[in-house]
Amino acid sequence: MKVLDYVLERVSRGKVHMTLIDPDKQSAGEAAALAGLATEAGTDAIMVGGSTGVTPEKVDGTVRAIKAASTVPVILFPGGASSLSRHADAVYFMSLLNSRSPRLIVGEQRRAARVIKAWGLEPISMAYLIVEPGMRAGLIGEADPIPRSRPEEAVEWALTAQFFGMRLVYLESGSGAPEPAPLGMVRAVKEAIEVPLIVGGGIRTPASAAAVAKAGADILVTGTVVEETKNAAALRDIVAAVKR
Ligand code: 1GP
Repeated sequence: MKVLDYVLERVSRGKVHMTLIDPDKQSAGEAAALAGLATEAGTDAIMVGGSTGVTPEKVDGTVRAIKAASTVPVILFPGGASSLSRHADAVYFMSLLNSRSPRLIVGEQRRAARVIKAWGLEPISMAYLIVEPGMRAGLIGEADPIPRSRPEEAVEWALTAQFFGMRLVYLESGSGAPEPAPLGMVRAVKEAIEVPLIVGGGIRTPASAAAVAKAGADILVTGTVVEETKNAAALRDIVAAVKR
């Protein structure tokens, strides 16, 4: 089964949770332990990626270790063409639509395309939209973040993505953001588009996860919470809140 079909099938049945692991933040062995915790907590997929310090060797080592420790799909979440591994199950073929840099909208993607084809990695077309504050992803991505007070701007970007044929739309407040995207923005985007909506950045508690899911996010991503607590129970509570 293709990873996109697996994701769409899970979305058709309820809310989905994905765990982000940044290969630059721990050793491959520690990443595998986090992935094991996350799988045990009920996460639906592991995303591997980060904004800085990611080398092909680190991604490869991390993906291989995670594959050995977890049974859910491993999807690359690359910051650029050098953040790929042939051992992953799929790659988010993502465009940072609200970047000021053509390199991040389409240039890194062009550099990666032949390798993805040669390795037989499944590309999953996704629009990556940075919402204030954006954190490091916003800075490195040279983004003009969507202002928190302008849900209509998020709707315009999300519809643009859908009309281009992208299969997923990701509202990203940035890893470690104090709060996720505003609930009104999540609601407005969800009402406007037909493709699944991913929300990530700043989700740290079961209450916030439940609110984002209720507002309309189909897929919720958390990273920091499992990295910081290394606690399966904390993540299990968040996954349970997402799926309730
Ligand atoms: C970042 O959306 C993800 O790309 C996860 O963010 O680390 O804040 O959970 P957190």
